[in-house]
Amino acid sequence: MTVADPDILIALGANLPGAADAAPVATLEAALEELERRDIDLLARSGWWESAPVPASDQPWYVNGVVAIRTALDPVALLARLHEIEAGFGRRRGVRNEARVLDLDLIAYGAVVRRGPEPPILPHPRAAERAFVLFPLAEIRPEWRHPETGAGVRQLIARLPAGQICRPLGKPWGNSRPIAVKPPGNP
Ligand code: PH2
Ligand code: MG
Ligand code: MG
Repeated sequence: MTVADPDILIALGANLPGAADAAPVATLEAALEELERRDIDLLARSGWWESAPVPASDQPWYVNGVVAIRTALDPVALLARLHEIEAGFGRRRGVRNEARVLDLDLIAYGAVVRRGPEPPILPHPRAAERAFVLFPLAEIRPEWRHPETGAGVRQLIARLPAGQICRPLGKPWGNSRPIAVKPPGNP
């Protein structure tokens, strides 16, 4: 990548307690330290956000965030590294969208577009529809554009489907930040 290329972005999520009953935020903070120990340099990190499960279910709410990183690992090696780190935190891969101790998703690798069939698909195929990715991303990289469509992160937020709830962790409803995205029932 050249200096002008946009950063590599990783989305983090957790909605189950980790080892020794660690709260999701503690797992996520520990995961950031582990990334740095495993050849992944943090350039910027968002705050933590709490978000209702997508699709809606009776799972616990998630804690989510996004980091911009730099690494010498190529996309395939980086994804493998993220999966190793998830496993180290007790993540067992099962059914899609099931509750998890730790989820580390590769959202974008600079401007790389990769369609598969083998992973990673880049940019992440569902990132543009997820408030819990776009809100933290807009905090750290408001100028980010989707490498395939050119849509800006704020544009993507404006286009989000109804019904997703995502708000800064630990802050009460009603503060000045965007906290709810088109709650169900609103036009
Ligand atoms: N991750 C999923 C599925 N649904 N919902 C929220 N709110 N946050 C997540 O991180 C999340 C999800 C699959 O990885
Ligand atoms: Mg995920
Ligand atoms: Mg994942």
